[in-house]
Amino acid sequence: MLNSAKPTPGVISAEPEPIKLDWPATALLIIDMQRDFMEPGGFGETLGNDVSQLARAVKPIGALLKAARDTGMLVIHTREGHLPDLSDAPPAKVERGAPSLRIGDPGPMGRILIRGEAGHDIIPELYPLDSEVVIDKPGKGAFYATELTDVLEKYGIENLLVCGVTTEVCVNTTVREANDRGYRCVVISDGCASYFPEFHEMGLKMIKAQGGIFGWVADSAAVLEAMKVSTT
Ligand code: TIU
Repeated sequence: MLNSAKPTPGVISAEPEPIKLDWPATALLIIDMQRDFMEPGGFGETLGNDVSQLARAVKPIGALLKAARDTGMLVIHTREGHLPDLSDAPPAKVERGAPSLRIGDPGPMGRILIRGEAGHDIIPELYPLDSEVVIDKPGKGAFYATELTDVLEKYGIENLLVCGVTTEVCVNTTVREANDRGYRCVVISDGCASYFPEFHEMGLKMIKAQGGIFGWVADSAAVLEAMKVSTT
């Protein structure tokens, strides 16, 4: 109905405009919900950040993860990190800035941002099931130097519900990569977080500006509402 605040069944109330997704062609993409970013003693904190800023995204992502599992939606988790010999870590990334510990240095959760270490693992609240896809990525974007394109093609995915951390870094980079590859991205506003609240706000604005130049933005409640109607 025109001018109605009530969402149309099955349509996500999103900005800059509502969007209806073909659910079997849609995946939930959870970016880098790792201890290294979320907990004290990890990579995020070594960079000087207040990691408590990211906790707010956990519950909304948990609700979406449950809905995806209940409805059989493809779930993809990503983890940023490097091989123990750092052969996939560019010196420009390792050497930059003045962190308290650099990538590869020993920290309280093992070596910082190294695959297989405790800090590199996904937080227990959102831990992947064996049946779910886990993509290990060396960069900010989930497409760069990973098998993500092959996975999406294999499952016939055209749309991505994107959440995770941090909004303006790995989430934005991945959404931009996905947009250039033709995927529709709906970014979950309360399912993303940044160490800098103002970057979170601007990161979401950049996605939905100019008629949705990179994608759509919706909150988890709007997506859950649309999923409930469309998948039952
Ligand atoms: N530092 C920061 O905000 N983010 C990252 O380094 N990686 C991700 O966003 N995952």
